Amino acid sequence: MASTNQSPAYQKAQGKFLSASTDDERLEALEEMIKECPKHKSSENMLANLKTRYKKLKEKIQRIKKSGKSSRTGIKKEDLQAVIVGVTNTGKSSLLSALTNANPKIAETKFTTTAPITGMAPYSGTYIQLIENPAIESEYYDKGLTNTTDTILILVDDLEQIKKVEKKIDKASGKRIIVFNNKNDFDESGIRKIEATLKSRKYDFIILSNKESLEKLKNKIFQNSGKIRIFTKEPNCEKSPRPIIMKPNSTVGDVAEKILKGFSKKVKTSKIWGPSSKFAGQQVGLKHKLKDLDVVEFKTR
Ligand SMILES: Nc1nc2c(ncn2[C@@H]2O[C@H](COP(=O)(O)OP(=O)(O)O)[C@@H](O)[C@H]2O)c(=O)[nH]1
Ligand SMILES: [Mg+2]
Repeated sequence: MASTNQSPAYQKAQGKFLSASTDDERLEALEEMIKECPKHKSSENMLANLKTRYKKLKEKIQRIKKSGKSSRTGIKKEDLQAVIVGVTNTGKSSLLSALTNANPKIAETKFTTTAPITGMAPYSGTYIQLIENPAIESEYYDKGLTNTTDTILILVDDLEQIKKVEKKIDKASGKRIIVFNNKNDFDESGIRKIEATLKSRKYDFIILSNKESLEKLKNKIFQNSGKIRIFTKEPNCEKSPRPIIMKPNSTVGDVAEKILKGFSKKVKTSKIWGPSSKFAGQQVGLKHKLKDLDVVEFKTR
């Protein structure tokens, strides 16, 4: 490979390949290397070699995605997460952009439509990580992502689609919310029928019609997660504006550890305000179980 003098563009692509941390990034870099590789006789072998590597890597990525064992996209799971799943054209991208800052740069790259897109939806002083999974019938659908999330938003614009999606997510254990996007503009009586059907089938559902329903959806995602919001405060100060998201039944000690590993050992006294306290500023031990919207104050001396 070293014998051919390479262009700066090729070297840049190669650098990207070497520093890539995921297979998807490596694949993208390889494609650029192929594009930038000189097309003359002396580099024929090199080009063929690159194409073989590209093909093998692509096969590997698809194999892993199909197996559904893990998400290979390297998305770091945030405390509150929901994955949007549905057949093509139901409005997954539209929902993502209505609720989040979803990064348009992602949309410009070549693999956009073939990889999950992440956005952060502001919710009660914190964020819900919302992820659009590529259409469930496409080869780019990431099973692992759906299998490992807490909340699955089954986005449909037709009730028939629910069964189709359910069949493909049988290994997923997250809570399911049917999100009906009224894309086909059913009138009020049509919507009432859909509502009645979803109710009779005992689905947890929401019908998207206006801004208010988007807020309701975020509330539902939070409620379904079962998690609790805990505010912290310094002595003689206001509580933190941004809550820490904790698992249900978390203790005061768990919160200290979430702030900083080992911190609970440094805590001398802790006080609480809110739903789990008997009175404002009650002093409690590290084993005290917290409730949603509690405020905790730690003193280390
Ligand atoms: N009329 C209408 N069109 C919508 C709505 N949501 C999405 N669309 C359109 O449906 C098409 C597919 O939407 P998109 O969000 O890309 O769907 P995705 O394939 O599930 O990501 C686009 O042309 C959107 O403009 C809606 O609520 N009403
Ligand atoms: Mg889309």
